[in-house]
Amino acid sequence: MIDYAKITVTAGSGGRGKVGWRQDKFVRKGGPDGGNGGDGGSVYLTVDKNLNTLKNFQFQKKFTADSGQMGGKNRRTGRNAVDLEIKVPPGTVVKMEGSDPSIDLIGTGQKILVAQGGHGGRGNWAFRSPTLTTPKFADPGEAGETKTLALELKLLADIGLIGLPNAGKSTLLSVLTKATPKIADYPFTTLEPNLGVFRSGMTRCDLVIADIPGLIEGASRGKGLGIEFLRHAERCRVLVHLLDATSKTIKADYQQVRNELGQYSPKLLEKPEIIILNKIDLLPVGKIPRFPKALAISAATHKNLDQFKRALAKIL
Ligand SMILES: Nc1nc2c(ncn2[C@@H]2O[C@H](COP(=O)(O)OP(=O)(O)OP(=O)(O)O)[C@@H](O)[C@H]2O)c(=O)[nH]1
Ligand SMILES: [Mg+2]
Repeated sequence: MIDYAKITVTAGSGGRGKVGWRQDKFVRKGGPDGGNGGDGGSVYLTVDKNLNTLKNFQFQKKFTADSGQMGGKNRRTGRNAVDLEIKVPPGTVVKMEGSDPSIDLIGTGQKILVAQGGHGGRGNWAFRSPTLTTPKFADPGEAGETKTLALELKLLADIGLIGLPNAGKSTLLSVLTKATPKIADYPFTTLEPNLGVFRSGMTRCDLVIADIPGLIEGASRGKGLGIEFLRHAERCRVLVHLLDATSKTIKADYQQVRNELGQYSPKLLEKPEIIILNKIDLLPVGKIPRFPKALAISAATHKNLDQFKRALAKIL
């Protein structure tokens, strides 16, 4: 995963002002008429939720906006250049050279100015005055700003809770952290990831846990909320895969989610994983199904929760 990039952005210069003279067959010595140059394009960073790495910046590291157009005859102002928008994934932290605080780009559509375009130069018409009726000069355009930016993509969370809808992901988040996600007995309750901080007594560190929207078959092709889910999963260090212990098809449930992970990105399958069989309070003790490597818990009654916390501490 490409999560760091250093880029240079240069805004466009303002267009030159024009030195021009009015030409009219009926007017001799028509006087100055050179127009102002247009403004150079500025450079912005915008958040695009369809991105999830900084890999676009692996090869292209220089970005330059267009310059403004030169001023025209007849006092015509040159065209302003179009601004350049550089897309970055949500969770990108931007540090601009020479300015202290870094800026978090989180919300979709969020947009910040990183290099201001230069103003267009004044044409000779703008310089005329009672004492200077025929200025033979004009301003060059102002140069656009150049900035070096360090971009860093923050992890969404240390731990991502994944699984089919209704497996109990939000419930588990609510018992491990102070987060209060919406919990309900129908699928797709969670529409956006919820984050919570888990104070691990064992490792004495704070771990961010993300409860990620449920996943269905076809998610890797964009079904349901799937693509969102997968994108977020990619930005977690460890995945906790929740299975509903009362399901009649646990193996298939597990495989279905793994298939979607793999189809989206094989790297997702290599992430450290903890498998959880949840809702065991609904089953008689002898009827708890076996699943390789899985830890059986109940988010509702907190059964085996300590064991789970230990597993988390260990894996991290
Ligand atoms: N009995 C029992 N019910 C549980 C347990 N964990 C969750 N539930 C219930 O299962 C239902 C779904 O729980 P959620 O936490 O909303 O499930 P989710 O995985 O976040 O679901 P989506 O957001 O739709 O993907 C709710 O009615 C919960 O109360 C558990 O350990 N035992
Ligand atoms: Mg949920």
